[in-house]
Amino acid sequence: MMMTHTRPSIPQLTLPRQRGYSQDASQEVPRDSPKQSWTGHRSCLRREQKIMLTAQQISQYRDEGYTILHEFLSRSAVDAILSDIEDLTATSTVAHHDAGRLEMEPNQKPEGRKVRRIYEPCSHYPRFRALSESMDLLDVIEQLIGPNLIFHLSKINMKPAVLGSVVDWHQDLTYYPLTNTDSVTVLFYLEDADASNGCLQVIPCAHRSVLNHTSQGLFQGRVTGTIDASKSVFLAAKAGSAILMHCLTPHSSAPNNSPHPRTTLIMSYRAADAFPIHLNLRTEAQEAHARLVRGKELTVARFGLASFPIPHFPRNTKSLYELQEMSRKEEAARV
Ligand SMILES: O=C(O)CCC(=O)C(=O)O
Repeated sequence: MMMTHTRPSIPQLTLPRQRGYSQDASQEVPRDSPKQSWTGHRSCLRREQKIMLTAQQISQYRDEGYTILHEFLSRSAVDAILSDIEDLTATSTVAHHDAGRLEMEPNQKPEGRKVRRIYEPCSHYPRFRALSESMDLLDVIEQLIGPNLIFHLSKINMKPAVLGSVVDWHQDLTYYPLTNTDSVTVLFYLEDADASNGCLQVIPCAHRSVLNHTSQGLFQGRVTGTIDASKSVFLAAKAGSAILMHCLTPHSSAPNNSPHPRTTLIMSYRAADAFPIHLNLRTEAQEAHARLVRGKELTVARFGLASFPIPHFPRNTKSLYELQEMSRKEEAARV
């Protein structure tokens, strides 16, 4: 007799109703506990042993726009996250999937199962939310952008083996302009990543200016101006490593043609005095995920750059991949 194994489905969270930023998730998600150690650096009970970035890491972030925390997550934390991702994607096919929660890789048959992105895991699923609020991670982020922190978005980019999609050069802040640039993207590798399976590439020291992401006045989701890709560096690192990236650091990743998947969990934080400066359907929907995760809510916006381009999205797509792909096609058709 054939046995069918049904995986237990992982619990889901509902988004908090917005009244200011949600501050207390304790009803929904266990905070760090002795059972939930993310980093393996120390027991979460021993709070006196705060993880400190080195002076070199802090100056690399400030001067070059990124730094890497090698193997920040323990192997067991990575395995638990990967197992949740397997559960979340187990029944999805191109023909049947919840398009509100995830996006499939194109170029597959209707029964194809390769997922390209899971939307907002830290809003919907407890383990991801707990990681987004973990003391170890917030301690690190605080050292870069200060004590009052708002978490504001998350995604899982799967880049599956053989058909993982490209991500074109872009600067994150151009998608969601804020009053200042104190916003950090944290990208966790959940598998070992290098140039062969599409690890992240960045252009160091290019985070002080905003590059053109428009064509004919419309936002393209990718750099349309000149970018000196010869200056880019591949950020190869082991599973569990975290890349901390300034919100204006130009970055991209190549398609994954290798037999090895390259899954990343991406979260973004901002200082509590960095407020969204543009309202459209996209930024409004995004703000539903914003919540205070450390310190206090602030009521005075701090302004950084004197001006900032407002993204006029040309299409009603929430997919970075689709936006960039259509933009590439239109550019090719123009030449
Ligand atoms: O997954 C990657 O390689 C980069 C993803 C990225 O930059 C994004 O989703 O904004």
